[in-house]
Amino acid sequence: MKLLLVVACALVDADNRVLIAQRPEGKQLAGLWEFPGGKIDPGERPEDALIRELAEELGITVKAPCLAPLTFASHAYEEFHLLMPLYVCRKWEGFVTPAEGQAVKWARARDLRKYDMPPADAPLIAPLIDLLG
Ligand code: 9L3
Ligand code: MG
Repeated sequence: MKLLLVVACALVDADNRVLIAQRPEGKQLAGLWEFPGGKIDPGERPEDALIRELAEELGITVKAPCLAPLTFASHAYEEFHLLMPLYVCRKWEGFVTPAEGQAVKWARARDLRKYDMPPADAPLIAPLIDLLG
């Protein structure tokens, strides 16, 4: 089965809330709420992919030293196996400005289960609750 390498970010604000973004119409898994991120380009370092994806999708700049992977998602979709580190980031420059018309929400980790998420993302909620309460 094809392996798809993706990165995702738990962007955490000063109140310990986490940003989730709704996948836009026309994309795979449209309408589901996800931790923002995307595919790692061939040869790209995961941190660099995350910095690039958050700049492209949300218009913010995060710095590599403030990125630490908390856990990994591993999910077998029909067409590919997705392996996705979840990075936690508490510092960035700029204001979150969704570039693809995505809805975004800041939510407490313990409230994340209320949102419909892709199957890869849902198991990431428990480690975030452990970290953030
Ligand atoms: N994906 C799942 N959960 C996430 C992200 C960022 C991505 N938190 C899945 C959706 C797509 C694939 O990974 O099937 C590639 O993501 P994108 O490039 O479409 O964002
Ligand atoms: Mg994406």
